[in-house]
Amino acid sequence: MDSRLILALDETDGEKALKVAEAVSGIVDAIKINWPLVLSEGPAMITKLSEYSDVICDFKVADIPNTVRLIVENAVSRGASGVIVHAFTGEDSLREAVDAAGDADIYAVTEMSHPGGRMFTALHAEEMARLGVECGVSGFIAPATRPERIAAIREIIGDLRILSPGVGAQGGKASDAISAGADYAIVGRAIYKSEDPRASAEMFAADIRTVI
Ligand code: BMP
Repeated sequence: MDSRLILALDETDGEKALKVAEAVSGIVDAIKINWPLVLSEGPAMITKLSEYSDVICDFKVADIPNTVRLIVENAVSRGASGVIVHAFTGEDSLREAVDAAGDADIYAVTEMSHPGGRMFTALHAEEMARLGVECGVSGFIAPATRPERIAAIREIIGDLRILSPGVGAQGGKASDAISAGADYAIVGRAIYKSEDPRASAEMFAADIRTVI
């Protein structure tokens, strides 16, 4: 399967979350989970969801190297295939994340997709992308709300992966993000809050197919 679509499962009701995961399995390439679901249902959700799909833990880890290691190791041992970290913490923390992940993937945030992402992250996005390449991350998070910024990050990172949130509820379009150089579009509310999450995921996958 290579739909190039990732579900952001920020549903906080565990039962509903598992239903959505089951409904979209076979359509999405991975499920990204974030604090809302882990805080409401516990970290066992990482392991449960890994039965349906690859699980990326979007913990946006931003800490000193030792704490980064503890978080990344814990997530990976529970079944995460990838962990998202912030890059602004600098080289030592980023290198520690990559080392702690072992065979799992570390994704570094560059420029964030929301309007506030322009205030600080955008000013250092290219530098953070360069640092991520040097530290050996597997890929980057770049905004579907500003496809031209995806293209700028792509110029720097060569063949490394770009995962792009901001599709649907935040106004971005999956096919625009992919055309600009993203490998995967990340979609949350527009899928898990829809009446028919499977149909909605199929719609995003079809949009992506128009440009690949
Ligand atoms: P939604 O499609 O419902 O807007 O969800 C987007 C998901 O991607 C959320 O989990 C959010 O935390 C995450 N995200 C984002 O929206 N912008 C970023 O720059 C980085 C993210 O991880």
